[in-house]
Amino acid sequence: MSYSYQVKSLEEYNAAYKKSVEDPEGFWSAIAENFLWRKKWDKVLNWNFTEPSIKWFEGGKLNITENCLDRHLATKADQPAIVWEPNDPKDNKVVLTYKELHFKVCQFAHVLKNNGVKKGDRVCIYMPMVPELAIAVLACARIGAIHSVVFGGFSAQSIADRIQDAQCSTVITADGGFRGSKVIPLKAVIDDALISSPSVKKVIVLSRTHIPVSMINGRDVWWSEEINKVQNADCPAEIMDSEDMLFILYTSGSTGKPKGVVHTCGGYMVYTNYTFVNVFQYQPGDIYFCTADIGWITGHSYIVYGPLSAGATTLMFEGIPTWPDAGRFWEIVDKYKVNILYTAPTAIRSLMGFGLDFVNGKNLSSLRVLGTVGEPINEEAWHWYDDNIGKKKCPIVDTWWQTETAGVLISNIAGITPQKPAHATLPLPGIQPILVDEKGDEVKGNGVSGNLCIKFPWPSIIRTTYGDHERCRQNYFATYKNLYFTGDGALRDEQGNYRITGRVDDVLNVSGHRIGTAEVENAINMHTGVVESAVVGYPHDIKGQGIYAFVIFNGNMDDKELLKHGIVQTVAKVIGAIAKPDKIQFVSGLPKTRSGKIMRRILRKIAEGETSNLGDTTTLLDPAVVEEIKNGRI
Ligand code: 7RM
Repeated sequence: MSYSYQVKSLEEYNAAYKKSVEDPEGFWSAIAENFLWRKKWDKVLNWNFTEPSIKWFEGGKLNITENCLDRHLATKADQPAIVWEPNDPKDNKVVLTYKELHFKVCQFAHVLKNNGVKKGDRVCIYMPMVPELAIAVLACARIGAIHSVVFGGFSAQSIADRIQDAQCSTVITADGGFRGSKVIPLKAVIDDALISSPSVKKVIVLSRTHIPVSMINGRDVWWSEEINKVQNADCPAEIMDSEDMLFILYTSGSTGKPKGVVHTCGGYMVYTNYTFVNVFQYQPGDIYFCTADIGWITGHSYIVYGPLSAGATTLMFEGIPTWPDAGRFWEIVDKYKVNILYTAPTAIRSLMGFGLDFVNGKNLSSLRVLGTVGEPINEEAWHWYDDNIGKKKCPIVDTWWQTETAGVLISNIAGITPQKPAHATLPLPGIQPILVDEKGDEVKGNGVSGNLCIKFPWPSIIRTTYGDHERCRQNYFATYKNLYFTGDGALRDEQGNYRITGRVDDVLNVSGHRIGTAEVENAINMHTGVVESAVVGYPHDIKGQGIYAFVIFNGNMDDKELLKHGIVQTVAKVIGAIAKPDKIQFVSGLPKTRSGKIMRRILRKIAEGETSNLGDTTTLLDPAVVEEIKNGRI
């Protein structure tokens, strides 16, 4: 099987792009024809960006798991669908063929049904990177339940917020998870989260680490025992409307708590498949390795749904890049003869720091395509990746996209369209980017910069934020009329290539993880004695951005280090370890305007190490506080 819609040359890319702009409905319906629909759509696209209301393949009926599993059984039953590399390289790998994965998904779908899960119910999944995580996700989709995967690094409080927001009836978790040399007590964290989450009636627990857990009678059941109760694993797929919800995934914004980004069945399937097949130029038989966690959108779209809908072999890795040593990724590439490797700039920068001893001696000759995602890649990291991993023979796709876009929007196409270090380059077919200035006027021509927006919907664009459509409108569609606003700034070079420069709102990107400054501030403010805080990002060699917190504290400050430690622990408890501040500076006041707004611009400059040119400070209520903050900079 090859893919008729895979562009094979620059000319084909240009032709596809042109067609996608001139006749979007014709373009996308031709691609959608390649999938298994129980009923064809009545209308390809119905949209407005004012409400917003966006519907793709309306009236179409399908189940995404029939496209990811059943339809491959005729030709690929014995081909590996998922290859799993455990945390400990001494443990055995697991290979699940399409036939086996199909069986296990259907079997676990019965477990969900037996535990009262019905179409439309929300199911929270909090699991380590084991095959059962992919099985749980697909089993939800099989029966039309809406999954809400929460990354295993989030705290009990963060899980509780997400469970409550989505009113989940069920949680799927594991006793614990292995991460390098550590064991993470997942079930214990869920137990804490459930104290304040009365909507949850059932918890299904996979045994992974065999650490002791408490099982609540009537609520908690073991995965394996429930599987043993399933007599007949046949499980016809629930037939879904194209616009029925497939999943919710929470992501940070500039204000308030994380919002539940909603994606729907038909458009999400078509777009993740199309971009997977095209961007990476996947060829039948390729071994594809995406190092992300399924707790993030990259894992949803490019470990599970994109690759499986394309009948690919997707490699899942349970561990971390630096354990047992910093050669782990390269060892995996060597062991499985990986052809396509997709990872994050932060991982590249971190591994770069360990030196070439961990790369040399590994056979990386199977690699054909490399990719990056999650944050801007600096030229140094790009060249290190190109020279030492790709040996200058592999195209590097710099894929720009977001939780809200569900799939790659701007990227070069491996070996087909030109690459340029640190540039995501050109929009994929179907994507119409536009740069606008502060007033919302289009910035035309090349060699310009602006705020990045998209002016036409693509099949997997965000449909709503769960339970709060107004928030979706406000966040993405209200800033600029009739445009989807990405929150990113970008440059467009003389050739029309885009270079994404980073967020223009109060969202940080720490090691490729999105974190809202407001979220971190709220967490810090929960620490006893904290009066007020302001959080900004600063350039960090490995993480991309580090978290710098300015804190006003009222109380005993004799042991500042102990106090900082306590604040860091509070943030870890409230949000999770990924949001821990890197630097905390105690201040007596914050630079505020007369109307009481914190001037983050000034704090950002100080955190970046810029102390001379702070811009206009005349509107400050108390300019003296700036001097104090400058002098106390860490
Ligand atoms: C896939 C993902 C989205 C934010 C986005 C950007 C940044 C992602 C790139 C990038 C520069 C890239 N989803 N970002 N990819 N910046 N070049 N190739 O990361 O929702 O978690 O984050 O990440 O700021 O808005 S996400």
